[in-house]
Amino acid sequence: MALAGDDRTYLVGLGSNVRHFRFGAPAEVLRAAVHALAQEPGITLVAASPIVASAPLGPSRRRYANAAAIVETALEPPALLARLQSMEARFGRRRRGQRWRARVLDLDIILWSGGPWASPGLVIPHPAFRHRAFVLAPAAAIAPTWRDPLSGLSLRQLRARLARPRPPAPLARPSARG
Ligand code: A4P
Ligand code: MG
Repeated sequence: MALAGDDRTYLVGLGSNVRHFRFGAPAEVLRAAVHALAQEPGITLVAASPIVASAPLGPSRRRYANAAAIVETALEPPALLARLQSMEARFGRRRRGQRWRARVLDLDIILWSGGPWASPGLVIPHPAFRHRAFVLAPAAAIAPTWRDPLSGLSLRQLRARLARPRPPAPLARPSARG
């Protein structure tokens, strides 16, 4: 695909754990959201991952559907975040202060082609993504070699690191007996 010189590539994380009155179950909400992303003016959808089901992290008890998408756009990170938040609102998400509450649609910027970014209300890479299988599994399915600019590890490596069981804790004291 031919790209304009000022295009940026973004990895977007998608999550839902509430039914939508029209689209239905969370997985259907994400399918509709990927479709809507592809229709957004000035945004090109490059890839969309399979949708995974995941147990909730945090206070909400409802199970999530999660996915990842790669998009190209000339938008700077704050402008893309504003567009993603207006999409969330169009899908019926209401922000009532409480963090991590159940939501129809959550769109996070996980990585972008410009390396680390920090501005008021926006940090890239997303600060928690390295510890979340529900982000890394779909992301590694579409961008296995994309490297986290902070750790230097690829999404495939980050995902494998998460899946690997932890080594047993060392013994507190070596045995006195031979
Ligand atoms: N913000 C800062 N950096 C970013 C970024 N890279 N991308 C700010 C998106 N937003 C970013 O987010 C709160 C504020 O974070 C935004 O106003 C933005 O300025 P929010 O979407 O309004 O609220 P939130 O999603 O409740 O908070 P947060 O901290 O983004 O939570 P997460 O990390 O999105 O986690 N369990 C499962 N299984 N699957 C999930 O998808 N998601 C969450 C929410 C909890 N548990 C989950 C899942
Ligand atoms: Mg969020």
